[in-house]
Amino acid sequence: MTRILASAAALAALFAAPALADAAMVEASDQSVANGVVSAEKVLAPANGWLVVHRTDAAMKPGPVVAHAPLRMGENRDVAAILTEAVAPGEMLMLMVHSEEGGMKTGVFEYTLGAKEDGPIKPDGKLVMTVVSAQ
Ligand SMILES: [Cu+2]
Repeated sequence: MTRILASAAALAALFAAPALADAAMVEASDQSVANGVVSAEKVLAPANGWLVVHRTDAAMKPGPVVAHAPLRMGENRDVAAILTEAVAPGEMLMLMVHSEEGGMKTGVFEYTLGAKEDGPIKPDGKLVMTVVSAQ
């Protein structure tokens, strides 16, 4: 019985994953980060993973990581990523969905810029991200 349930769940995950990946998104607004937290109103993730906050600028390239927060597969509301470095008003931040794959430990954020561990997801070859300004 347990075995049947487990394989049914695995099958469901297989079929659900592509649709979830297509729907992956980050919804966030310009915000004050004076409380030391970067917030996203809503994140849809195709699998358990991470919301990663990169520094960026007008060139819109992802820079150093300044915050991250865990995501569950599916819908996440009011995600709060605690800043590990100060961010000044006017700076631009890129909030990006990363996976929990390729690293050595599940539940431990192992990404560093450019690494494969816990790297960004790319459904259809595109990053899933949005850019906001710190106010
Ligand atoms: Cu990223």
